[in-house]
Amino acid sequence: MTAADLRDAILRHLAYELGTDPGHATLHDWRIALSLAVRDRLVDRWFAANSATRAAQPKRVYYLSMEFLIGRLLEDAIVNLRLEDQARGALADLGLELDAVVQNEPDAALGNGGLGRLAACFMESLATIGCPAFGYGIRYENGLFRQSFQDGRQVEEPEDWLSQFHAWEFERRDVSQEIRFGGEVTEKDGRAVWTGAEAVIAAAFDTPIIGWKGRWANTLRLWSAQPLHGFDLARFNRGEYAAAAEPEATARTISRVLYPDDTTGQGKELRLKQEYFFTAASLRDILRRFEEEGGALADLPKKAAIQLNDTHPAIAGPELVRLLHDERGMALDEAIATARGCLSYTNHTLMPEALERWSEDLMTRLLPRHMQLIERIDEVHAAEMPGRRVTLREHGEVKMGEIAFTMAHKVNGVSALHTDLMKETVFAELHRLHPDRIVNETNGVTPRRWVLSANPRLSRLITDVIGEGWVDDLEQLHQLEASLSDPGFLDAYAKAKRENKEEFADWLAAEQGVRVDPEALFDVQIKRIHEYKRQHLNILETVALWREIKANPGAGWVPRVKIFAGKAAPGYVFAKEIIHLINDVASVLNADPVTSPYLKVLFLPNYNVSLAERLIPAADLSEQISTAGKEASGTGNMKFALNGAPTIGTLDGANVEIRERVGARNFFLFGMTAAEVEARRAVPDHARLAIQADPRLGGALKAISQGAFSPKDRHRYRGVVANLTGQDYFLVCSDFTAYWDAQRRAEAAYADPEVWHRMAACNTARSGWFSSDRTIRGYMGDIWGTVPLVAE
Ligand code: F55
Repeated sequence: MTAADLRDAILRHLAYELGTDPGHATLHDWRIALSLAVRDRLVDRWFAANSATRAAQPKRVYYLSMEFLIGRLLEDAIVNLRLEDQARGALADLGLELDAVVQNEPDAALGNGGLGRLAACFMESLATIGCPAFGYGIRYENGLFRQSFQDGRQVEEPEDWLSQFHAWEFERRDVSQEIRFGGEVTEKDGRAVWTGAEAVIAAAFDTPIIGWKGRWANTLRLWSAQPLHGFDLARFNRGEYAAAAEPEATARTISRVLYPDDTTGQGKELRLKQEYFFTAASLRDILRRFEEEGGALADLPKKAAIQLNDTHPAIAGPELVRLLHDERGMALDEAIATARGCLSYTNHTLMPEALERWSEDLMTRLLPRHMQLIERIDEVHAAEMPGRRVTLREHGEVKMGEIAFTMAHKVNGVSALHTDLMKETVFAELHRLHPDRIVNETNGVTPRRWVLSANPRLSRLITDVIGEGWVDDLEQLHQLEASLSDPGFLDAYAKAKRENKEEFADWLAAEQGVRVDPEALFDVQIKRIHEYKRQHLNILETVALWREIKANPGAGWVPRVKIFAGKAAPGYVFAKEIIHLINDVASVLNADPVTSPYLKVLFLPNYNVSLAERLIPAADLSEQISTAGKEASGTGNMKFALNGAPTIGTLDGANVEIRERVGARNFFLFGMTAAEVEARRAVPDHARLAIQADPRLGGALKAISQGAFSPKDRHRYRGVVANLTGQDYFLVCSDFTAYWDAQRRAEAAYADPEVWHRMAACNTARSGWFSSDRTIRGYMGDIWGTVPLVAE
């Protein structure tokens, strides 16, 4: 396809789909026309992959996830179909700029954070590798809320990504499932029969996901909840207008909105309904496909690998048993074994409050047959495992982690450290009973989005030096190693980073009206706001540094811009106070004429995938400072390392593996290890001791508590300070001094450009292992037993 072909296709779509002409088209119209033109190419590749799959009838992967944080899709499609030059050319002919058109697309924020973004990277890698797969999830009408600040406080507004025409999905009116809730269980001919009282329709919407070079494409199938019987005309005719629309509204509620909580959605009936809704619809779809291909039911595990992304779809265990046993008459033991042969489960957190539990009462009310089956599964498992102490229920609650573990043939953690801790803590007893079940699959990120599209300058340089094979074989970045001592290469590397920083600074000036100096060290912490991630450790160090600079402004400080971004769960009061504090500190520091040339603080609103794509290539230093043992893996850490931002971080999650690969000299390590964290918590008054030992920390806390950043409301941060000087569960105070020292080491390295750029380039050259292609190959070999197919 030439640029002229693409231009003609764009004009055709503009006329015949959008009904407008170039003289009247808005940027939105052009974006849709370009998307449709690109989509035509994509659909051809999608059909080819689908017909290859139909012919080969291979084992397929089914990735069940409550969240797919896919972000924008147009650029992904253009890059993977290698249409970038044509698109630029075609748009230039039409007087438009590709970047502007691409950025007109709303960000599909159907996820909270790492877990949802991982699912999106996995979908792209599955397509790149050519592994036949479906993603299954929910088509939320409203994704994660839009964040803004009012007087420094987080304000949430609904995000409506679907308010504009969405070019990437196809509604499948022929594919839908009826999903029931409640009702009762009766018996007929010795079989349990569940008649749910309330029914909704799960309607399928398919989005093609294209891999690198368009070699393969898979489907992301998202379910939308629709009423079984739409509008109640009889009621309407009686004048009951609101009541007439009610069944419709109730049904649609299920897929209305993503729960904005990234640790726990516990206890909410609607959330349990969402979980069952999409899981049940997906399993029926999987069984329908299997039965159409005509296999014997016992062979289901040879044809379907069903991956549960955390426990959110864990009801898949009991539901699959129900479909096989109740509805198809398979013996219970066999149904359990067959379901287990298909299912596997990924754990993403060890934090007790994040492990899902549902009250037995709620379960019994909504899913009475599943509650019975959970009891039966528990009995069968107990019989298999004499001496077993674990149960699936406790204190009137159902434990979804235990159900997922029991019903899975493999359970995986997401980094080496996390997997080890899983074996020692949450699943210690189950691991003893099933020592081969837990495996590790360290997370990864897709290099197509996170390097090739997000960082074109770096990508061009890499390709100039080693060719373009790295894009789908990221370990080839090791070939850069030979250039690390070549001053010419390091200059070019430094130039790419510098230009990225300038571009970011220009964007910031235009969008936020803030000027930053691209010379300064860009120190970036972007992720959900959570106590364990310790944004407050970062801001405490910022306050301490500000006080030092103020006391001695002529000491040759390295100019630094601290950049924060991230959303707090709307109900997480402490996290919202941290946001408020950072914004308050930013106001005072940025207005300080003495210190602001050296230290600025920015909190960018509404962090999302697109903002990450802009920020990461411009970052110098990557903040990965969680309390050791708390961050299961992290994936932002990998994106920064690949894009040449060394980490300042703890030995937590995948940081450990990043440091092993990039080398200890190229990583600013600080803080306690997971084992030391446990020991430190046992020290009485650990926070107070740490404060006494470091006057910088004491001074910073004092400034905050005396209202230095909230002069009109001096006690605003009383709660935050009390937490830090009191229990300090996440050991902010105890790690402060080590963090301070690591920051000074980072500064000293940054002050020597030769040292710094070599360090940054080392991070790029040695991070190729963190491709999600490698992760997916791990799942294929260790868990799914699937192999790639090739399309015509
Ligand atoms: C969302 C909803 C609920 Cl109810 C619970 C958790 C979440 C969620 O978003 N979790 C999440 O993002 N976990 C993260 O998963 C990443 C991918 O494995 C890890 O890298 C990260 O460490 C972990 O916190």
